[in-house]
Amino acid sequence: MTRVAVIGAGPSGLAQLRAFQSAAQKGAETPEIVCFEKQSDWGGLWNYTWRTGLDEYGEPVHGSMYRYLWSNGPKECLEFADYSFEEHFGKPIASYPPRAVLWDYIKGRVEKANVRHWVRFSTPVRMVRFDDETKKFTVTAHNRIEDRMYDEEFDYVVVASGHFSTPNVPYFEGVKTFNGRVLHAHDFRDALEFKGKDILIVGRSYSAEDIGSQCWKYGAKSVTTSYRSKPMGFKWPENFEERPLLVKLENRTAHFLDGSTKEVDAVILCTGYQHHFPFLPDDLRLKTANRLWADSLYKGVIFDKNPRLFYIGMQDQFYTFNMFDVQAWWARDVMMGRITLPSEEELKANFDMWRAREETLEDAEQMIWYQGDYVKELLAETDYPNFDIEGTNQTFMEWEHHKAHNIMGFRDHAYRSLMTGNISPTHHTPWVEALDDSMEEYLRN
Ligand code: FAD
Ligand code: NA7
Repeated sequence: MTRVAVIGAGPSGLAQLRAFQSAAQKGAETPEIVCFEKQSDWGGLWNYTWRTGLDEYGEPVHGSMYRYLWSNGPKECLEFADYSFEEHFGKPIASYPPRAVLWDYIKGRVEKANVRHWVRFSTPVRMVRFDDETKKFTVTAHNRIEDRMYDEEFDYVVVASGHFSTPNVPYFEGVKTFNGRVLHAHDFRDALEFKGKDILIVGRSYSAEDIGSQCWKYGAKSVTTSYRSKPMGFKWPENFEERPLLVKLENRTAHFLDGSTKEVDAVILCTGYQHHFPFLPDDLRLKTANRLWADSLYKGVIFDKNPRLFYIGMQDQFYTFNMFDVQAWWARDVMMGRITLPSEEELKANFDMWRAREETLEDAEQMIWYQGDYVKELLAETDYPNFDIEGTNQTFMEWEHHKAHNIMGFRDHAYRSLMTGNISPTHHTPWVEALDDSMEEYLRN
């Protein structure tokens, strides 16, 4: 029997499990699936951990999410086409759910699909090797509960281990002399730690924006963000400002490129993440920056040096859950022989076309249409339930406008579900006042 290994049970890996289960449900003969998950539960980053550094087994902690995290985009843009929010919660809910609500939703679909027995929890993959003669992969996994390592053979491997977990930590002059806490966003857990403090954030992307906003919301005395390329440019509140790049730290003083200085209590490096696959040898390892068209992946999914190796969710993301789904459905259909891969030349031409267009993208709007078009291309080739990509793009546009209008208030808006057509209710409490991020509080009518 054909065997497929899926590495990771986050949204991408779970999309792969659901893809195979849905084919089986419709009567198809599907391969045997084994999903290896390093954590003790599924949901990937959405499965919050209080731990930082190493976990109970000495493994690097995967989690980069923090307390009080609310979705940073409308949930209408990530909704599964085969499992709506309304189906899960039994009623329409507001548009920017906190982490616990999204985790519950992710879990609901795979619980319904009854695929938990495919997952081996607390089992990091240590190594994957490919044999050119047998055309089989050998996966070395480590069962941490029994502390036992073993090898198994597979016909296909799907890497769904995420890429927002291994921090990119640049060096800044004088950081050794800084008298406060220096941490990367990966280790940020609770904004209350910074209540009453002057904090410095390095970076200008999602983590900088959201961790900065959160620290402000939970009572930081001031928030200073520092950008390398250009400012975020939102209309920030009074005690929130953007400065050019940090050049050095001296005791508690931060020096910026424009010659200005600021006394700060803590430095949070929101400087992004590395695509890091310590379990893959040179011939199987994806090397790419965080970009919309990742290097080495034909159709954004198949590894160019080995067509039996798939990567899900490796691109930079506007689209998330439903894009991972479309990728997983597409990968499934290649593995099941439902999609015949075009020739290498055609795949390369397709890659070059997407790469060339990626290089022309100038702003978020263009990037959203680009990723939407990519999702559309894969969607047309599978039986994933069709959904309204133009409508999803339009919802992203509204989101962008709401952020530009009021960065601390954009989460108070509500949008129409592209899956059910129903308008979501407005949340009962404005985001800046909503300090309790529990599911019970969010779902309260
Ligand atoms: P992950 O969620 O990272 O899951 C990967 C899984 O692989 C993990 O469970 C991990 O334990 C496992 N794994 C890793 N290595 C191994 C190994 N060697 N062996 C076995 N298992 C392994 N997206 C949104 O849509 N909305 C948001 O609001 C949003 N907020 C975010 C906030 C933060 C702070 C971050 C970091 C990301 C956010 N994202 C958000 C994007 C996020 O990347 C996706 O939502 C999603 O979690 C990606 O799913 P994934 O399965 O690809 O990766
Ligand atoms: P991103 O989106 O990859 O952004 C990384 C940021 O880090 C970006 O603003 C970079 O600046 C900045 N960066 C990287 N290296 C440096 C150095 N050396 N100096 C200064 N600034 C630097 O990562 P995020 O963590 O923000 O977001 C990841 C995911 O988490 C995302 O999907 C969200 O949904 C949540 P640049 O823009 O290139 O000037």
